[in-house]
Amino acid sequence: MRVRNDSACVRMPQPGVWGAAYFLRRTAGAPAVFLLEIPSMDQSLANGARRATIERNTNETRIRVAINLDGTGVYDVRTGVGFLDHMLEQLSRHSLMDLTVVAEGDLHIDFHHTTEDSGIAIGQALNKALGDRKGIQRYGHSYLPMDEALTRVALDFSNRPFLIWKVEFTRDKIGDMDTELFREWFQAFAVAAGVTLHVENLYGENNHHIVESCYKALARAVRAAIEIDPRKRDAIPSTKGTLGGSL
Ligand SMILES: [Mn+2]
Repeated sequence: MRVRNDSACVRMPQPGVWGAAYFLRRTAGAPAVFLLEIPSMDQSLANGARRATIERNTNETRIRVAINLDGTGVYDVRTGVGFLDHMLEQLSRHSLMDLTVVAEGDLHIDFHHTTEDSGIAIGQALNKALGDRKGIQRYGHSYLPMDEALTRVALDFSNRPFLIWKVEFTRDKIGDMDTELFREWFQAFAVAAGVTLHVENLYGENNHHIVESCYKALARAVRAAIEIDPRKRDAIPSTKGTLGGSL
């Protein structure tokens, strides 16, 4: 493990949750960058830890994600899109997954690539951390109210990606973010995480409440589904005998 000796380094609030010292560095006006090699997933799995990291670089975005499924909802999210950060922080806090997301995207074009690719990278990290999905509850659902809005999420960590999205907005934007991008995020997440995901906003007026209830409902449903079932700790929750990898 390599730690750069740099006084500008900022220690994560709870470095222990990553199983290793873990540092970020901020440079003036630039997104944080990782300076430390992260323990390999093989190493983490060998320790029985449900953690993973993803580094995903394209010509459109550069994204680092670190996830700990058995965390306490500690997050460090910096995508450059304020409202998206607000949503991903909800996902962490209410799922109790510790989540770091650092993204540098082509925001000068629009927020599309950064939104979609953050969904891919977080989904990939979750999928990786779940490994063979042994012992998980597999299913989760949540009815989540936020003032006048109510959203239902039901999901299955089936490794058969599918999205049902019944959410309508009456505004084109929330903050600087196009509301049509939320479906893109959920679609990307469902495919990358290998989850059958049904999201329905049953009613609501305020567009901020509507989408925030979607992310919070997702978080609560994920929390339930990835919980280890103490009665079936060593079993794959499928009569097929497999949920991980390609089916
Ligand atoms: Mn809010």
